[in-house]
Amino acid sequence: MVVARSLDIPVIDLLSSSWKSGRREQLVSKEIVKASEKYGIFKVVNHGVRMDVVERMEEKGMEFFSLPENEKHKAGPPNPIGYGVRSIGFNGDMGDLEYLLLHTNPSSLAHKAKTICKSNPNSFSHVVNEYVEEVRDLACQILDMLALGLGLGNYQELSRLLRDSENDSLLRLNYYPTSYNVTFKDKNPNLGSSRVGFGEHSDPQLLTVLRSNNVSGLQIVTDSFNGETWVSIPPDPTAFYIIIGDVLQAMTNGRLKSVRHRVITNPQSSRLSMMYFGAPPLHAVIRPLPEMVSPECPRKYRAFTWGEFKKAMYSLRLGYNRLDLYRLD
Ligand code: GA4
Repeated sequence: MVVARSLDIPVIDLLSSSWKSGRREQLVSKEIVKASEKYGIFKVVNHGVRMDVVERMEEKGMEFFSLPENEKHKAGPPNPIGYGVRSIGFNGDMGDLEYLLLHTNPSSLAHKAKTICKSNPNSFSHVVNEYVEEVRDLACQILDMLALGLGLGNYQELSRLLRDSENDSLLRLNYYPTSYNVTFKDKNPNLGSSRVGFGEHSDPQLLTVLRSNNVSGLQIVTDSFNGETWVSIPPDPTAFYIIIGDVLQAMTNGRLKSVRHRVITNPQSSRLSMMYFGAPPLHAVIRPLPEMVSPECPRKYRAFTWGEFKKAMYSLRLGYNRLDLYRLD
């Protein structure tokens, strides 16, 4: 596959939509739908998320990753929640990173915080809770606009899944160290002195709200250039990227695309990214919404619960196209 061309990923300006002037909101909703259909990823600016909250979250993350190895390991191994190094999931996937994977449920977080930040677990949980509330609101706003743009009868049909007190959403902090120590054996000729930090995959949930420091690394697969190509997504610490996940692809009967992406390491600078993965409750039934099914566009996926999907995804490799298990055709 050809590596890294550049592409104009759509930029959605949410300031205009907060005027709530019906027509403007309609237009932005349509743009969001178009971006999610064509690329499965878009950038959001004027998002309304407080930057002091973002900065505090990043600081706490960096504080943690700067601890001595033995201290960090007290928050691991990831089962799947917790601190992990290189190993991803349970089936042998490896990446060039360290990470903290957290459940966004405040009581699960408070419990885990005791092993992450012994000196002040309350302050750690407070910062994470604050960040999660902000990015969840942004995720819900995007979902409401998607519902509007798609013409769903109930515009909260999607966001209610993340607002449910039993939602299964996660927060992940990924730290990719620089890749100076690349040996010849490890080198991928297409990647120069970079390495695969997190291998190709789609995100399983409804959507992901991603923010990174100013270090590049995120790439998506696109077929915009006649054949599949890896395209780099430039970092922007002031903005968020929204990535469409498998559950939204299933609920929209394949109309919105859960984009395949990966992260490569940067030879000069370390990358820190923070992802909120918006997921439904375990018992929620996921199926193509009636508005998305028609004689021209027959139903593509059978119904499944999020719990069922999650079990399947943990039994499979990272890059597996897990939605295929639920396809009807
Ligand atoms: C990919 C997206 C999220 O980072 C994640 C990952 C999860 C994990 O690291 O525990 C998975 C991966 C992700 C999909 C397939 C399974 C599960 C690792 C893996 C091999 C937290 C998620 O929800 O799914």
